[in-house]
Amino acid sequence: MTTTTGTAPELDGRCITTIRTLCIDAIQAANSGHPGTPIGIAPVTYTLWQRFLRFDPSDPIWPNRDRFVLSSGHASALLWSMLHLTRVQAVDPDYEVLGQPAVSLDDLKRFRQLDSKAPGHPEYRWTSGVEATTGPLGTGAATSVGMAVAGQWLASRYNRDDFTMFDFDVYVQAGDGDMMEGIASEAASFAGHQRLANLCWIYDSNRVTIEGHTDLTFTEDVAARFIAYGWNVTSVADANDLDHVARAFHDFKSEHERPTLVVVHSHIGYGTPVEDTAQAHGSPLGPEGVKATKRFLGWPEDAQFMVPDDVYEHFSNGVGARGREAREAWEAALEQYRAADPELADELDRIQQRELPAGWDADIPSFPADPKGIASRESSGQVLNAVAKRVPWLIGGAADLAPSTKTRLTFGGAGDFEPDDRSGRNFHFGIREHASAAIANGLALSKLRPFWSGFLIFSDFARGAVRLSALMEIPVIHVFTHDSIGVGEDGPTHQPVEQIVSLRAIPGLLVFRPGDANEVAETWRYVMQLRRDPAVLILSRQALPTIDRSATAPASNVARGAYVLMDADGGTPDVILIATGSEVGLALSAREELTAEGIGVRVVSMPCSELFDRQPQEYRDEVLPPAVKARVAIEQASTLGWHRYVGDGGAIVGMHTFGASAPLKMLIKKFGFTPDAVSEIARRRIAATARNTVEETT
Ligand SMILES: Cc1ncc(C[n+]2csc(CCOP(=O)(O)OP(=O)(O)O)c2C)c(N)n1
Ligand SMILES: [Mg+2]
Repeated sequence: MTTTTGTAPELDGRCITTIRTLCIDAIQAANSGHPGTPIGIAPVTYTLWQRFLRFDPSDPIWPNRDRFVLSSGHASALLWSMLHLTRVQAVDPDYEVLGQPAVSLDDLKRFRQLDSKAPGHPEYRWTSGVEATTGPLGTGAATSVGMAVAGQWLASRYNRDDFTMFDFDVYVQAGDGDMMEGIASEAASFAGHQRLANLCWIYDSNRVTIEGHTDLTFTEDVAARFIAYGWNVTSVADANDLDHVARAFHDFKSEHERPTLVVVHSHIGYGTPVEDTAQAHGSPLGPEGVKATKRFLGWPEDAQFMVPDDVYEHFSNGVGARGREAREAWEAALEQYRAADPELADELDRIQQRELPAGWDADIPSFPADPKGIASRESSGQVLNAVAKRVPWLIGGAADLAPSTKTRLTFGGAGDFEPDDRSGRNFHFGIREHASAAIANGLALSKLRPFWSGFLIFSDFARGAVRLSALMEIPVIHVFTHDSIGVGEDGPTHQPVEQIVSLRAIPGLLVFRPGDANEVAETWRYVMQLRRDPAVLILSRQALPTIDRSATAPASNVARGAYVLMDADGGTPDVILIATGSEVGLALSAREELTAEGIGVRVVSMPCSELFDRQPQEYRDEVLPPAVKARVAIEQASTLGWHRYVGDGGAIVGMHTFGASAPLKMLIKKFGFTPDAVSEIARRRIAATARNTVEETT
């Protein structure tokens, strides 16, 4: 294997200075950005990439590559410089290598400008070679734990005595801010417990953040904390000491039981006039500062974006050659593997393309009509198990709530993912919602199909990572149960009100609230086929009647987001009731009551408003004919957002306050979710729209 250990120190120095000055120049050109950390930590990034990282710039999505996650996303200039200097190739959304650079010198010159491949923070999918979108501190580090888990799980399923298909390592570069954020602590605790020895976090301890020295606010012993988490902890006294840096990585490579934290003592803005101060964090150095720094670094002070010829070549002979060799060896092994075990090889192909196995949905149950019904968390658990049995890489768990959220895989062989058994498909994430979602993101970035679950009320705790799943366009399945005042006695601390609308506010996130067991089944069928969109499933704790589908439209209409579940007798509705989840059954009961009075009632089930919004106008008008102004939306949640479906002539039966602690029957009365209350509002809307008046109700 080609190695570059022992390269001429001056060439190492030239490469490091090139990285530093590219960052300086890009930030100065943009007049915006964060120079301090890229300058301070560049020797560490350089050493990692050039001497250790198994990453092939000519194929940056090769499945067994080592991952590098820049959790200090504000230091993005560093990543753009590395991607440029190592000549990482661009890959399109269909995973084809394009034959053009991921980040050109021109992109660097247009750092932070519209359409540049070098944006303000690393963005997955936008720039090839970015393993995860980072910027929200702590979150990249937490996401890396999911990648390390994926590495272990893939190794367990696909490695054979003769074949090591997966043995990649996951490296993270993180700063003081990452170490302060709770999500990183949650994830580090999980990683320590799980003994993820393929995980290495590099903590750039420059002791400076935005407001000043960390003495202001962060004086704990981070190393001791990580030792207590069960990590291997090592340190580097001087980021500029390449031998010492390399020794730390050797230390990581020879540790087989624990994840490793490398605490690197560095100087933010090393060699700049603002070294070791908060000014180095987030302001361009200014023309004089740039010159002074280049003089200090022994660089021509007027040179801009200068890359000496031998620098590209050096990277090409280092990380480039090592990565290509490793990738080619892996591909050759895959061909032999394919011959030895075509079925497993086929799985690997499908995983990489985000495709499902043939017959994956063959066991999805269909639920017979049942007025007593079944909780949607319960039917979801059944459907999930039916699907998971046929999709081996559908894996996930709960934030200590599996008995409540029903997401446990219970079939034979599903097992628990543990240090002693990496083949398990059930994860005990512990009471760590934010990390659970970030770990799920890391699993999805590794192309596995993850789900995780918790109570809807605590989706707030996970929101940052849920948002990133949408921003990254990765198909994570977030399962939230106990969806409303339906929770009953636990009271307002556990009764979501504003959570559904706040999830619907996240662009690109598909939020499903299925109305009965068959809608749950169809939701899973739809969601499993998503390759880019993350989805949220919002499920009930209490039983929901299973609708008699012989008298209503089929549940497969879930795929359209909303549909006419049951039309008015005679076909012309006087009023439309629109409902989701547990309120679909309520709408049907109100319909019955009103129909008996000769009122024409259409019930629309709207399990996913985002999907409905994507339908052609024609279909939307069919479901909600513009001429029918009397409309009532019913959802046990904040009313925000419903006006766009009910319009001026409509009313919304929803929650305007927090809930209360009481048996559900009492709450339903108190908050007006009874057939009588809904019918009364419907009657009033019919009368009001007939008079052509607009009156505020509920
Ligand atoms: C969750 C989150 N909160 C706040 C910020 C804003 N922010 C960006 S960088 C930064 C300071 C980070 O300090 P450190 O990690 O030490 O980076 P350094 O100053 O050393 O570059 C803050 C508060 C953020 N990006 N993410
Ligand atoms: Mg810092």
